[in-house]
Amino acid sequence: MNGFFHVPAFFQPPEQEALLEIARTVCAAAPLRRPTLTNGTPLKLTLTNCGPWGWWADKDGYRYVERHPTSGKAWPGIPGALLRLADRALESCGLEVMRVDNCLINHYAEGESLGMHIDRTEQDKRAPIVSLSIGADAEFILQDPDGAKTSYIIRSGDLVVQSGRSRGWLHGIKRIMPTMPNICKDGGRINFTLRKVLAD
Ligand code: MD6
Ligand code: FE
Repeated sequence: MNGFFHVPAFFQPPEQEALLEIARTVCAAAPLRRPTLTNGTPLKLTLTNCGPWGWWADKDGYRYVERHPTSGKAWPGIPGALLRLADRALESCGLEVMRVDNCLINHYAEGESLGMHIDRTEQDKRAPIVSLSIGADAEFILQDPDGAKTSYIIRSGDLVVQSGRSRGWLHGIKRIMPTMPNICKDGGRINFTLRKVLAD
């Protein structure tokens, strides 16, 4: 096994609504912002964070920071419901629970996407990443070290976990798809990734 898990319908519509409400609350305190590559090219998504650490990217590089890039305020705390979902997700995959110190919240508007990348900004590069999605269906591409690509359709309520060998593999969001019904009334998609950034 490569440690990659896709669990369709891991959480149900009431929990999807609860996650949407969490996203609204976090965005009110820490508004969505559009990161850029180091050369200044904007990414095709906007993001915010909760937790002691928040992921950010601009001309100064990809990194975890303690403050929102424009407000300068500390990121809001991670709601307990989200931490409990992360524990449940790890347990359902037979993985140990971990100390989560970041939740990155990505928002994709219609037509947005995320290029192939490896998550390696974390100090702890072996801790699993737990990913929960709501809203529009998305095509997720995972590429193994031989270059073989697998495509997964990630729907609202699905869980993805990258652990073990797959933790360091390339992946991206090729596209989001028109989806009806969609709890994201703008037709978009929201993805929450829960991470252990700091090593022990
Ligand atoms: C997304 N997810 O689903 C982007 N990274 O919008 C990721 O880039 C990701 O789902 C690491 C582990 C799980 C993921
Ligand atoms: Fe990623």
